[in-house]
Amino acid sequence: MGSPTKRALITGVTGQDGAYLAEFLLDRGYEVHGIKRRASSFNTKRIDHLYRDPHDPGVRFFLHHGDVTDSSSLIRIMQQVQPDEVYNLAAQSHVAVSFEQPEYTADTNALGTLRLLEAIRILGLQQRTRFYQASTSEMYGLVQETPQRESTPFHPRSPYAVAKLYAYWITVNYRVAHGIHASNGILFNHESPVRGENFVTRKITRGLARIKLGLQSCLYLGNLDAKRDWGHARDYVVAQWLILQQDKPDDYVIASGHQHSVREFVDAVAREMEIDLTWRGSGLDEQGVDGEGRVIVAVDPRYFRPAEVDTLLGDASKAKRELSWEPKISFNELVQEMAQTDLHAAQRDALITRHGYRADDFNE
Ligand code: NDP
Ligand code: GDR
Repeated sequence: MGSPTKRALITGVTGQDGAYLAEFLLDRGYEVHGIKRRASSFNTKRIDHLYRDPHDPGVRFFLHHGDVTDSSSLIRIMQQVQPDEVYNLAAQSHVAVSFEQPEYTADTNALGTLRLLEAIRILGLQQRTRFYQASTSEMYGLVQETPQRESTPFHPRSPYAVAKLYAYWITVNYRVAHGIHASNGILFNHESPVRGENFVTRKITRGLARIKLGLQSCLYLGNLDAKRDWGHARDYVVAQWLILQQDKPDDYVIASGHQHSVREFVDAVAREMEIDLTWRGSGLDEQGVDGEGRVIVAVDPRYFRPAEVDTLLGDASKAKRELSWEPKISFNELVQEMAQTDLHAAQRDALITRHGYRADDFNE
């Protein structure tokens, strides 16, 4: 007889990582349960390709309505699913938005984690259920050492990062105090073609693609000098899974070990899309112009943050040593995949527009 099917529960299954992780676990034979929020319009675009009618035989992917700000829904779903593994990916994940909605961000990102851990405890699942917390390089904030590793002191710079720091420590605390197999992945930025449109990489690939196809004239960005360690989400969900396969729970930095500025990301995308882009001016007056001297990239202070994280660079040598994890997709491959996907989408939108329709009519 084969080993029994493992059951995973993913919060944030409709997000970028949730979609890649669900697909990865289904490919490994898991039964996958995801928690999605009720919304007034469809929010399952990233996972629609995984969904099957629950009446079909052999279905292994199930969605449940719930919210990490709502304990009763979490306890109900956890009791029903009895998961072997819980991946807590749900979050208000936009750093700039967290300055505008600090309380909601804390409720979701900090207390949401506590509610899930408490659900495991209340239901007596400590021995059965392993817990993964989506921790973040944003916790390093004002960096105290470079590159950042597991021992680097934290110095969060946003309500998002402060809330995530609570989640990090409550995960460690439930491991120590209650014996739960609970681990943190401290993940550095990871992107993909399904990255939210208002994170900087996707904003750039989408914006430049639309400029190239004549659908938009200028891309407005904030701090072009910010430096990030960017990887591909497809690689990073493998690390999330590996962390829960270890005999002992622990905390791991997951990063590419390479760093680029936002300006360099713009340059790489322009090269990939064969857009002739040169920079002129500096500071607020800095502009990216095309071969005909038209301004196609400009700085808008609206996108500056009240406190910025200037530079992040991770050292994932512990993950390499203990998990045998290494990223497979390079920065250039990431840029290429994102750029080509958004070029394709812009070509489709341009075609639709040329024929007198609104592209939005076809986007859902
Ligand atoms: P996304 O923003 O793409 O996805 C977030 C998910 O959380 C969505 O499914 C969203 O639902 C859901 N969600 C938000 N609020 C709630 C709530 N109150 N209750 C239930 N679900 C909720 O993020 P990513 O996939 O990029 O990131 C996954 C996790 O990893 C997040 O916790 C993020 O903070 C963290 N992280 C991400 C990194 C990255 O570079 N991507 C790096 C380090 C950490 P909906 O679709 O309805 O909005
Ligand atoms: P980040 O990602 O804040 O690192 O958080 P984001 O892509 O939003 O910003 C990266 C850097 O780019 C600068 N920037 C801009 N950012 C956005 N969003 N829009 C702009 O127009 C713009 N111009 C410049 C930012 O100031 C910043 O320095 C992401 C999220 O996924 C978090 O959930 C996760 O925890 C961290 O990565 C690791």
